[in-house]
Amino acid sequence: MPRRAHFPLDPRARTAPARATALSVSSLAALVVAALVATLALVAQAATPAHAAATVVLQADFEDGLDGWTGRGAATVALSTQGARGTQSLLATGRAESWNGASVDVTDTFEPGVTHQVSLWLRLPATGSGYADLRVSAQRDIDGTSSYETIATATGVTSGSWTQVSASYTPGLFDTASLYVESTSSLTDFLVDDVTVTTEKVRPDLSLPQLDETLEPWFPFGIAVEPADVLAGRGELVAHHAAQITPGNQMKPDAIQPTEGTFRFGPADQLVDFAVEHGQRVYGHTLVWHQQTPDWFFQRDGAALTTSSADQALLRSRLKAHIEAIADHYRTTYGEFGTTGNPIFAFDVVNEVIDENQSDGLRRSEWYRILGSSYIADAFRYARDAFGPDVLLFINDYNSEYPNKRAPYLALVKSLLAQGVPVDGVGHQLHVEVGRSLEYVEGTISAFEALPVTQAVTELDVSTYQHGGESWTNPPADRLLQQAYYYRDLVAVLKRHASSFESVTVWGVDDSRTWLRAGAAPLLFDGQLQAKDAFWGVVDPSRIGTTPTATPTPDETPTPDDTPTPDDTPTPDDTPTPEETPTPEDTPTPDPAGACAVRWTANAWNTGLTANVRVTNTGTTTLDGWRLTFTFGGGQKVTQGWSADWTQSGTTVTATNAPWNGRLAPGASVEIGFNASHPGTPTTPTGFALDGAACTAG
Ligand code: 9MR
Repeated sequence: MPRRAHFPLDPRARTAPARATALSVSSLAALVVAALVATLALVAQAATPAHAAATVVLQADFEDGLDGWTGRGAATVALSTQGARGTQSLLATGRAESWNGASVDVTDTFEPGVTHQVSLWLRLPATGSGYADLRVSAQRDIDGTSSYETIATATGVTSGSWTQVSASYTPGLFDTASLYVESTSSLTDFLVDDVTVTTEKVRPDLSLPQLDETLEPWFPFGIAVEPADVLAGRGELVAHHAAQITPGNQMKPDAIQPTEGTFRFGPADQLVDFAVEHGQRVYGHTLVWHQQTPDWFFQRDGAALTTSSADQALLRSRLKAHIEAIADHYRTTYGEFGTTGNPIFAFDVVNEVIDENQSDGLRRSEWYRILGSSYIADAFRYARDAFGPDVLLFINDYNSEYPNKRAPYLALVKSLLAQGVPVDGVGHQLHVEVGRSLEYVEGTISAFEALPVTQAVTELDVSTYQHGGESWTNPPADRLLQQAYYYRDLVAVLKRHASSFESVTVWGVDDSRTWLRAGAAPLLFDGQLQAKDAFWGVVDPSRIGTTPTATPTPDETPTPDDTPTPDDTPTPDDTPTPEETPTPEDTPTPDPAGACAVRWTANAWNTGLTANVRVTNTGTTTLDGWRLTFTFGGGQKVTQGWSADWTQSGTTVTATNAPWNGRLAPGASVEIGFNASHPGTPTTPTGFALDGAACTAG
């Protein structure tokens, strides 16, 4: 039996809560952050906490035989003594294509929905090429369809030494499955040794307050999921906390129509079925996108479509057919939209069509190249015709909080509405990092409130990385606390505008399965499915800091050079380009008697800056509570700060410790920061002093 009734489909039918929660902004900063796809994971994403016992489900050291490993494709495998870690290792040779290699059947080993820690060692034999990027992957076959998933990519594997690959993988459903080693392109021979796969059956705490129930007076709460997220412990968590789900990838064009006229709804329907079973709504994502859209859409007989009217007509007809096929499938399978059996209440019609750097504010995609801007209005019209009036039609984009993205977004929606295009809702993805300006977020919400549309937070996550230079296995404890306060403050903003919101969705279940790079830890639950402080930031901020965390002490790692930066990463263009840390020219003359040292770093753009200040207690006594002061001239104004209480009087800025970082032992440091406006020329503050004692630079 479904546990919940569906929410009313018309957002305007829901009333706003009588009492809005006051905005309490203590944290903020606009800064960067490249959102990175985590394909490379030489370090496991989720640390294994002491409390969970890992079970070894697969082990192969090749000392007594091949342990069930076979050649994949044209490759053959054999035992080899070349540089083995013990006496023997596995050698794969005869690879004719990059996907050829060494494989083991894991049909009876892997468990759908359970996170597996995969560890193995790779090396090239002396006969191999100089170096190669080797990939550890899984193949799942279900109902005659195969999917291939990268578990980790080891870059630059050589014959000189062994490289350990260690990463987590959570399989979805399968009839049969295999684990294999291939390469990204090289056809080199390679060696494999000491393969271990362990699992931990993590379970969520179902006695926690439900996120959806807690937020229900304001807006429905949703979670974006992959098929593996609705199984085992994660499935229990999603059923407990979510009033709605968004398929993370399974409704995208490449998933649904990989080749023209061949539709594949299985993985998406697994998610829709889960929603039906648990009385949840489904927010569809996405009918049109410039990514994850197969090339065939934009080709005729293998050649790129031109702007001829025949080619334009072909692409328009493909757009219409794609949208109609999806609507037909869901109407046929679950009943008419808007009726009890059909949980789909909204769909992203177009995703990420804005490019604030273009004169008309529109992304230069293949859609745009061939059809100009008309495809956007056409997609909405086709979608209204196909889905009918009971599915809310959304436009969706990232970084919509930044004023220079907000402007073209707003202009496009206004223009579509003026032409009578059926746009019902505006989505704000909110892929942000700790400190991203909440003033901007609220400014964007308010701007769209002037239009006759509903809004949704569609893809919320809050990375603990504030810029690309940060990298860790687990975030520092104070950054996780900042994240909790950021979630608290963001939710307070959203609650103030509750009547404008159709829903608020987080992009993922837990930190071990985020699209962001390892260590970002952007979600409400940790890899063990335990509530983080971030969860309490949303549910009950008075409990922030009371959660025992499974996260061990951070272990600072150097910025990996090998972390791939995807070309398609949404990089906010109005985000300041991180500059090298300026050497403060006007830092006060160091006072040898100073009890503190201050390291100042800032990223500035035309009218603003984000500063980070590291304060070290260089004295000999522990400080219980501290106050940093400095002079910040030249018309510069602190607009928001984090990890301290910030005030400014004239040119004097005072930062007083936050409740959690007041204790500063000798030699200990605290990192605080703020956003500021400047009239054109940012200057470095002078006269840093801690509790009145001048600080040195450092
Ligand atoms: O979460 C999705 C990830 O698994 C995919 O690899 C990625 C591919 O482009 O897309 C991610 O989802 C994106 C969403 O569809 C649109 N907004 C940005 C999201 C994060 O990249």
